[in-house]
This record gives sequence, C-alpha cells and structure tokens, in this order.
Amino acid sequence: MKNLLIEFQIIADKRGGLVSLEQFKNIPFDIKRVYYIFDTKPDEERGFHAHKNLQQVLICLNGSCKVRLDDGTNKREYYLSKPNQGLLIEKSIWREMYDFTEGCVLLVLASDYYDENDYIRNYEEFKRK
Ligand code: T46
Repeated sequence: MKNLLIEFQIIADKRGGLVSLEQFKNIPFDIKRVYYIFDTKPDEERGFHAHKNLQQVLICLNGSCKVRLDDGTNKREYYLSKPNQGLLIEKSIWREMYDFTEGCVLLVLASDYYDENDYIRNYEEFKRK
C-alpha cells in the first residue's frame, strides 16, 4: 500500500500555528463535506467499513488515534497525532479507527456528500470486490 500520509505546511509565528487546507492544492479532491469526531473513548472503535467511491482525508487535530487500512490484500496501521498531517483514504479501502485518546478530535474532509449507499459495511462483501 502506498504512503498515504500528507504533510501540511505549518505557518507559525509567535502567536501559534496555522494550517490551510485547499482543494486540489494540498487536498487531492473537491471538498464537498467536512465532519469531525469528538468526545471519543479509548475503548470504543469506529469505522469497520469501506466506501465504493468516497475519498477522505483524516486529520487528528487534538489527541491521537490509530487507523488500520486494508486494501483487501495488505493491511497497514497509522498513528495520527499531528494537526499538520493528513491520512488520505482512497475508495475501496477498509478502515478501522481505534485507540482514541480522551478528547481526541478527528477532522475529516470528504469528496462527496453523505450517502449510506456508498458504504460497504460487511467485510466479506468488501473482500469479494
Ligand atoms: C469514515 C470514517 C472515517 C451522517 O449522518 N452524516 C455523515 O456525514 C457521517 C460521516 C455520518 N452520519 C451518520 C451515519 C451514522 O448513523 O452518523 C452515524 C455515525 O456514522 P458512522 O458509524 O459511519 O461513523 P464512523 O466513525 O464509524 O465512520 C465515519 C464515516 O461515517 C466514514 O465515512 O470513513 O468516519
């Protein structure tokens, strides 16, 4: 599986840091939706699905979490803990998110509007694709 981590430039001065996200510049798709996951619990896992077409970039703005990606052949684990690092998840990739720290905030940029029909929530069905 190719390296899917994107490093964003930090614009820093004595007041703090700033990261700018722009479609087709440092985000490789049209950003149609933004959502965020918060109030996370260390023992609660999320994800466990793939998308037929959706592309997303996950950015951990606070705290940390782990993401396991599976393309049907290879699995790879990522540790997200930096607000200037994004994890690109392309279509047809199974994802599992876990080991959230208390207070973790995970920002997600998505290439399309929410559509439950785009989800593959059954692992056997995902493997058949
Ligand atoms: C993904 C990972 C990284 C909506 O109504 N609108 C939305 O935009 C989203 C994302 C979800 N929902 C509903 C669907 C479910 O009833 O919110 C509920 C929780 O969603 P889900 O269980 O799919 O959440 P996660 O954290 O398992 O997965 C989410 C995204 O759904 C998914 O696309 O790739 O984050």
